[in-house]
Amino acid sequence: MLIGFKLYLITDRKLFADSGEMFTAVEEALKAGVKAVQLREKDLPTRELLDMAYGMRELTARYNARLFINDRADIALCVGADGVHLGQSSMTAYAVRKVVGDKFMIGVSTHKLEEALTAEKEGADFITFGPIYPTPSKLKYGKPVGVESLKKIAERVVIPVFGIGGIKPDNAKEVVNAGAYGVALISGILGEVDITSAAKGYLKTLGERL
Ligand code: TZP
Repeated sequence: MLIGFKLYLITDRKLFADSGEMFTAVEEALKAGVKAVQLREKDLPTRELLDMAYGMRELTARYNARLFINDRADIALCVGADGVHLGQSSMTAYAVRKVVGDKFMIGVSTHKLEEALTAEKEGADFITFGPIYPTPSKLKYGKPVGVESLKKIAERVVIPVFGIGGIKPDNAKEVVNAGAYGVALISGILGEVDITSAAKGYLKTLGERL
């Protein structure tokens, strides 16, 4: 399947004073040409996450962008998202694929080769692999895996691999040169004062049409 995006924007409302500000920032990124957003607000109670997911669906649809919901295939299906993004303790890609059609996309977070191969075998459409570089919250995301291991993963899996973790304008090219199909990031866009130029910079590096 052609997934149709190389820049994968992930949310973190804690970077903002409130979720309204986060929606404004995401809209700025969408205006700049971002075509895929993952709503990743892991600590929100179900009802609040559902409300936010409806809002994000409405927003991304206006810009013809794909929406993924982190971990929660049920919420993704309820709000008509394009897919779910599964972690290593989420439901398996296999379990989700059994009950969704081929059009519903499944992304999986991976940190080592074995996880990448399993995700592919179980029917994932793409994976993220990382953290490639040190991230603001190193403890939360684990030790950086580096570009050399990204290279090995990209050689072994057929589905698109997105490098994630500490991706910034000065290293995005290195990630692509290591064989990544695209990049996934939070602070590299949402932590920037000028979201438009940050997003456009990555899209250019990735050779996406602006
Ligand atoms: N998974 C691995 S690293 C990471 C996630 C969700 C965080 C990425 O954040 P940033 O700000 O792009 O480094």
